Amino acid sequence: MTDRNQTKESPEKKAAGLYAASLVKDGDAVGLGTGSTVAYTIKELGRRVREENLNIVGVVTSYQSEMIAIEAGVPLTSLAETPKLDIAIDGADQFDSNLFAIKGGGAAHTREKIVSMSADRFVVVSDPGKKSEILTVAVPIEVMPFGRELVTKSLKDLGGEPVLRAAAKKDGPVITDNGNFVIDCTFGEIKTPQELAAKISQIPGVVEHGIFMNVDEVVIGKTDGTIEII
Ligand code: ABF
Repeated sequence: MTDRNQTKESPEKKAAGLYAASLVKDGDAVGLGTGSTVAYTIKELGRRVREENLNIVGVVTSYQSEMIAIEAGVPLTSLAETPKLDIAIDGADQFDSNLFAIKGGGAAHTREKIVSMSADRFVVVSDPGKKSEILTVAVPIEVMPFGRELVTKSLKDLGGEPVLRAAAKKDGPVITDNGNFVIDCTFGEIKTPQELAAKISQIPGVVEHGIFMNVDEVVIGKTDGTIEII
């Protein structure tokens, strides 16, 4: 997966991430998303475990989250052991006022979708720049390498502009934690996300697309440390 480790402090992301951590209750099983915003949540949960004796277990969505959680001291489990989660917290690339979201900028959206769909409550943490009237960013699509050509052609037939995601700082494609490729596909304005999601899911070779339709709330952090919830 791509390196999306937190490199510099972001007050907006921090405000959203810390607030989301406060939603976690003693005894909860928590889905831990991927990305720089939820990294604040994971670290804060580690602090609460250490300093407040918060009793939780986490299920990670990527090796990146796993490393952050282990370093922070968040006890981890798996969906095999804990198939039902109380809450999942994760970032997004873009979301609209209907709470449709596009995720997968970190190439972890397949596990993120499985984990978030396993939770009673799915909270997205974001900075203000990701809110949009209509979804427009490229949709990340995890693809089996064997199906790459067919998926690419089928996405073009749907009116998309697919691009195989290249690995940062080296030749070759990004490889996900599941051993697959990621195709980023631009569709312009996505007016009916559910319809597009259904069409992409039907293409053989598609493992999972990054259109999420199960977001319960979005916590938007502001530079002054306050938050807005939609
Ligand atoms: C993951 O990380 C993604 O699905 C989303 O693409 C991204 C959000 O990144 P960040 O919080 O770093 O802006 O959750």
